[in-house]
Amino acid sequence: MLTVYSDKHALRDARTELYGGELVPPFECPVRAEHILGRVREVGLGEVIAPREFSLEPVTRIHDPGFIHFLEHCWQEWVAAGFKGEAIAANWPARGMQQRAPHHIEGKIGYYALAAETSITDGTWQAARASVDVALTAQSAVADSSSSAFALCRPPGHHAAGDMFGGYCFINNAAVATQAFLDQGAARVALLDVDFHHGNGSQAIFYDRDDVLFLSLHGDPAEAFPHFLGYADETGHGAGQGYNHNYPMGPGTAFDTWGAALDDACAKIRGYAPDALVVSLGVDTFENDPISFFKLTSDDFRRYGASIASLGLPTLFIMEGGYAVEEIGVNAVNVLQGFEGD
Ligand code: SP5
Ligand code: ZN
Repeated sequence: MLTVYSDKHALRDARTELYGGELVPPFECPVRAEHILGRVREVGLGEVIAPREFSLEPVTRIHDPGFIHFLEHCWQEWVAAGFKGEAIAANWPARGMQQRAPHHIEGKIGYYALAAETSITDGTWQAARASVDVALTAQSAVADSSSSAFALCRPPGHHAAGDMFGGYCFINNAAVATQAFLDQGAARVALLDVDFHHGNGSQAIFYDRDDVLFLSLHGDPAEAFPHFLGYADETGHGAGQGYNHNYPMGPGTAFDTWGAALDDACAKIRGYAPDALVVSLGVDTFENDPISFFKLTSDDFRRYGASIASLGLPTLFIMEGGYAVEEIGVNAVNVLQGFEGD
């Protein structure tokens, strides 16, 4: 399988994450991508190529132009405002308040943030842009060959909505790639999100549409981030009614339950008969993940890769989360090897 990778991911190297009231070194760190790339090479998964540079046009098919402008200029505005630390939101347009982007960066970052754990720093925009170029390059390889590819994206994307960043995500790589399939002539695309966390950004982006079937297996939002979306009764809206499927699962969920949910999701994908499948591939479902509560083993990743392959679809894997950094390479590549049947 082809892998697309950019070393520009390393430009996303924040020093702080707000976690339990402390500023800690971020769970989402550069070594994650290096370990995955190392494992891709170690097992000889296939060719590794650098991304092409795309314009922002495919990105603005999904994201609000004001939001993109904010991401691009946030760090300079933060420094110009005299702040000394990394850019962190501390105020939100909460219930009963104006949903209007203010001028000052201290308000603007809150308007465009869905969580405070994710700081913006010098280099974040450049890395996020390279990450979406990785996704689009792999998407075009899948579209050209009707086979499969692995977009080794970092930073991840599935929490990013049309006009919100957070959950370590800035540009929604999977949503941009999904839209690219449609813009190139696909009639229907399925977006399957197997990251431990609900893909709130992807769900929100496609919630009122029937040309994207969104399915997410994740920690119950009553117990886990992103806390405010991802319940089973969120089934789509308007034309999108019936095209959104959530599988929230509780603490301690192991492969018997998780794999059954995946089988159900795969049956729905078969019924939808899409032209392509995009997989938001997070391996934070792993039993030793430091911030998650599922109990998948490294062997389970290989098993479910084979289930995804049985759909027989052109498949684009987009890297999302996974924070057990020592095992992240084995776990992510196990999915891809399981998919390839070796
Ligand atoms: C892409 C992705 O996986 N983003 C995840 C963002 C999660 N950020 C919030 C983390 C808070 C975790 N709290 C866990 C408590 C464990 N005892
Ligand atoms: Zn996650």
